[in-house]
Amino acid sequence: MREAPTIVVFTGAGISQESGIPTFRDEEGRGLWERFRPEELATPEAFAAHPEVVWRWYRWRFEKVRAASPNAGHLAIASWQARFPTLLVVTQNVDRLHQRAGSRDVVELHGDLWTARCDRCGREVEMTAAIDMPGEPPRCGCGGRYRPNVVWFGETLPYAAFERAHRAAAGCDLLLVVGTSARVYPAAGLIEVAAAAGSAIVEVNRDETPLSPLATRTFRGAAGAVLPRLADELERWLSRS
Ligand code: BV8
Ligand code: ZN
Repeated sequence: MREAPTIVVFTGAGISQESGIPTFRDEEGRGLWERFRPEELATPEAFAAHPEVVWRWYRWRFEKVRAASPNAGHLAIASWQARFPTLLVVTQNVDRLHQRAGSRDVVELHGDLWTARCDRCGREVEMTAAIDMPGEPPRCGCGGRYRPNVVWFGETLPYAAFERAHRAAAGCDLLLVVGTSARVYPAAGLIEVAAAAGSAIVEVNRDETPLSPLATRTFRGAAGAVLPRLADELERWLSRS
């Protein structure tokens, strides 16, 4: 990172795990997907077929997100943005913990769970308001249903966000990949884009992932422990130079 002026940090649910938010594929089998299969709930079809079940699942997740605080991993990344002004955070997470840790200009590839939108007229409301409205899901004045502002399977990613993340991955010196199983595309493809462009890839993950072989360096462990240590190490290096 000392030599790498342009750094992209790409994160997944693993970085929020130590904040108490369940990941999608928890090894203890407590992951969201173990109990709720993705095709059951995180799709437009599921919302059309069982809107109340999908709404309740997201409301349950939102309560966890709302109660969570950023952990040492989020804070370490936020501290780097002060040191490396061009550092860009690209996340698959919808919890906004990066922003709450102080990271600015975060690229959210899969939307966010803090706002809901009407599936008919697109009107947006804060999730904090939507969960207190009558109805599961609550109705918009136009008669449409409110849904979480996240990207579901089968839905395209917000174009501007993905385009920006793709350009950054293709042009960075270092891609730091934290807490993602690297299974969901096109987001996971950003790792391959960076590798193909000759970027250094550093992986921070408790486990091996299908894209671990692309990593120049792997730190096998919890993000909340590894990232602050990396930050200290880097500080020592930079202050010595
Ligand atoms: C699309 C928001 C175009 C919603 C999410 C067949 C083959 C290839 C692709 C496909 C296919 N069939 C369908 C597709 C496309 C599909 C896809 O990739 N499916 C996968 C399952 C194969 N993709 C899509 O549909 C995307 N859209 O392609 O549009 C299109 C348009 C129309 C028609 C066709 C195509 C949209 C995908 C977005 C879905 N939305 N999230 C919500 O939150 O509910 S995905 C969700 O899961 C996340 O956002 C993330 O992207 C993904 C994976 O989760 P992770 O973040 O990686 O978390 P996970 O639990 O999996 O892993 C955690 C990792 O951290 C683990 O490695 C763990 O070991 C580690 N860890 C745990 N604790 C810690 C830790 N590491 C460090 N420290 C810790 N403490
Ligand atoms: Zn509406």
